[in-house]
Amino acid sequence: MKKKLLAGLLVLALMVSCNKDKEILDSLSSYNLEMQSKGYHFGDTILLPESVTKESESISISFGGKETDQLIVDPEFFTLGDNAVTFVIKKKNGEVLQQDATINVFAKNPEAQLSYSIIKEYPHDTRNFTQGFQLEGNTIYESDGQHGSSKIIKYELGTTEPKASTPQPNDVFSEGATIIGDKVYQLTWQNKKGFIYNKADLKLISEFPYPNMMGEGWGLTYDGKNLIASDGTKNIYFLDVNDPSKIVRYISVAGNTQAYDQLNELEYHNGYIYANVWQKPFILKINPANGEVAGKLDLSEIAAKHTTGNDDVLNGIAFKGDNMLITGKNWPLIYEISVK
Ligand SMILES: [Ca+2]
Repeated sequence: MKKKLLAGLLVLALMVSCNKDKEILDSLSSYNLEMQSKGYHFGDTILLPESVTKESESISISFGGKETDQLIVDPEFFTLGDNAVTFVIKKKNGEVLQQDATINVFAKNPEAQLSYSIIKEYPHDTRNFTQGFQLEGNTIYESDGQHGSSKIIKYELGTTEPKASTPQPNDVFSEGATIIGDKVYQLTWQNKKGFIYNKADLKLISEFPYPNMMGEGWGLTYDGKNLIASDGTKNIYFLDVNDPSKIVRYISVAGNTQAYDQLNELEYHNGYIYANVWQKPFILKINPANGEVAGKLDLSEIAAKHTTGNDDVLNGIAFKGDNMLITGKNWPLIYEISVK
């Protein structure tokens, strides 16, 4: 009889404890979901609900490789944009509860809404699956993707006939490209390597491996000091020109009320990095110092004329003086626009 009573009490205690755990986890989850849309800024305190804190001996946030028990959005642990974390709650009775969450960190300053006017239109070969796009003088250097038809080409703005063209092997899917001096650097999507060409005739000179941190190759540009690459995440990497397999530093990108990822074609101009966002009809103007989105250029009106599916999307940013040249994958036109 005594044994039965004891067992019954244990079950009851376990049920109470389970209900309590569920309460803690539910309340943590609804708090985090609410904060996911509101977002934090660096320096903010993560004010967990009392129903979570009162039952806890300690609470820490795990980032996979590192962990902190400071519930503060510290740039030592968090990056701009979304952060995948796990809350680890050690209860007063010694039990440990865990829950995954996304913590969004937004830019301090609101982004400017940029406007534009169309100055001129130029032809663009609709066979070109544009992944890298840059102008030097009056010559467009374009990297075109897709397995089986990837290539690097150059042609005069106003024409579509390449003056030089180098195809890639069938297993290569070309991505972003940029000019440094008398060379052209080009990324590949998933081949984990880039190519270096002689700018004059686009003859292949050499290859380079990616840094481990870069999962894929997407966009590429140059700020006069470092190669700047995107890999389809929220990150932009500054690579050593002399050894592009080395990351000098990287930034994560976010706006004032929104996180962004899938950053694609890039162009550095006048102190800012401009980035296409994959399958989105806008271009972000990014502060290279901290990853904050300083401006957003809405090109949905132009994109709507050419985008019919998932592939023929806006992806091509170059500069002609201070005017921007934009195009898209398989678009028939290049637009010269003045941006304000
Ligand atoms: Ca570009």
